[in-house]
Amino acid sequence: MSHISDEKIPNNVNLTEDKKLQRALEQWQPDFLRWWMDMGPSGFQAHQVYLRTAVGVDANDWAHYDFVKMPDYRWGIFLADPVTDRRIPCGDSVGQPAWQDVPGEHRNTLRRLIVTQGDTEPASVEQQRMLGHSCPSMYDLRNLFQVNVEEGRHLWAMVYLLHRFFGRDGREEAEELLARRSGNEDHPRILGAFNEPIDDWLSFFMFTMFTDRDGKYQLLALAESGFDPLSRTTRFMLTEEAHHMFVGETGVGRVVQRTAELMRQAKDGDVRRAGGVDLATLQKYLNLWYSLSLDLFGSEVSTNAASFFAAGLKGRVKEEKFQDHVALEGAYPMEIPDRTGQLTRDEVPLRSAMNEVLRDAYVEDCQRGVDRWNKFLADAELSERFALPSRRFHRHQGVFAGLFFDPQGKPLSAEEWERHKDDWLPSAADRTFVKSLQAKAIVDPGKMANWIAAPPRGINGKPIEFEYVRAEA
Ligand code: BYC
Ligand code: FE
Ligand code: FE
Repeated sequence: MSHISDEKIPNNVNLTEDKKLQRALEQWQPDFLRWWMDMGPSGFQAHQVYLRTAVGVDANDWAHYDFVKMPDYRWGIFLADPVTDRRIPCGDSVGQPAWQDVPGEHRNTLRRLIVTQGDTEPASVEQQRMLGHSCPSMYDLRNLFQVNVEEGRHLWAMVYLLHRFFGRDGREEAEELLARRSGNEDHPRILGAFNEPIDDWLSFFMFTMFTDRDGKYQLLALAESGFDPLSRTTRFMLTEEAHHMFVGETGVGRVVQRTAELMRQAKDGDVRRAGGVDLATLQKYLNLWYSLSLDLFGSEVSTNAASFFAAGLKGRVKEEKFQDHVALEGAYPMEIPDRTGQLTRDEVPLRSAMNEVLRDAYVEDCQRGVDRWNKFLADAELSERFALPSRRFHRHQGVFAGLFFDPQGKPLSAEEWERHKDDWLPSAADRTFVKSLQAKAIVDPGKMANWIAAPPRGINGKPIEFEYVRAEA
């Protein structure tokens, strides 16, 4: 196992050898904890929770499972092991030694990328803070808290970079990361999806399926950064991220399974009356969180994306799989809308299309998850299927923002959109219904709410009926 310290801030970055940095982070730590107590999971801060804690970066031995009160969670700073003689993987400086320090000319851009990434982590904790009061099982409650503490650790990962490499500006940004608030009109989080409410468990599962998966792709792109500390940090964050997407994909999958079961049982086929979530409502929640997450990739045509790539600050997923790492030649064919939504084919210079290249990989990954949900429907001999809506549907960033399209991608007038939007996105009534299923938290070990199937197995070899969250001190 790589070196883990018993210090106040567990780390594998030799914090004791940089007293100034250590002091700065130890000063930020109580502010983080205050934020966690104010904005972290409501109602369970004194409970013992069966959590995994990152204790190192060895592939087989990086996590430790035990009961811990969330405020005592040991949020640490862990960078993946360095790659010997690592080179800048893409852009104008491809092949040069990777930067171990921030190049002056990229300082502001890098800071902005790190702050944008960092901001999403506490935002998601804020969005999810009330969910413990309506959990469908103790197993799910534990998974929620696991995701929450790890998003907290991801914030630490970005704050480490800010403190270590960006001096006073970095420390100020670190304070701001604790000051913005998800959904607050005056001081919101930076990106759209992170200001949306997540106040029911279906939203939580869709968010961890689709929005955490955006996280995966953004982190994969940053793992290709020529700024080596950012690459190493994000590579280790990806290890934790896999579980968040597992929670989302299997969470929705279990709802689908239960719905299929209720459809077969209910004589009149009325799933809602049988206390389940009907397939149409599931599709609407999918449409919402998928489209909000597509926005997180930025515009289809982006000079920002081109300059991130040119500078070697952000690459493509597994850059080594591409032949040409400079991307000055070649074009990406795209359908670009005019002001009425009519599409014309255009050739976008490859560098300017990097957001779209990343989005392509993401869409494919989402489709694989949806296919697995559809397999549950097929297994239950149901003919309905889920589908990802068109990338043009319900967009607020990029070339389709401000225009209206149906889930198949057909242009609509504003009036048509208004008339149909409740058919495609959760309506106020749908949300009220979903919440009504979750009015009461289910906390008897092993028991599941009526609207969701039990998972096939528990956490870390423990049984499903294990008491994952305990009230005693
Ligand atoms: N909301 O060229 P454009 C995660 C702004 S999730 C609001 O289209 P660009 C997680 C943009 O800033 C991963 N504003 O896009 C998941 C720009 O502003 P300026 C998060 C937006 O610059 C679950 C303008 O619009 N990580 O980790 O390529 C739980 C036009 O810019 C949005 C990252 O995002 C939006 N959705 O930006 C916990 C990685 N989209 O310059 C965690 C870091 C764009 O005109 N960020 N804008 O003032 C980036 O790589 C990029 O900044 C973006 C795309 C992906 C945001
Ligand atoms: Fe994260
Ligand atoms: Fe995550």
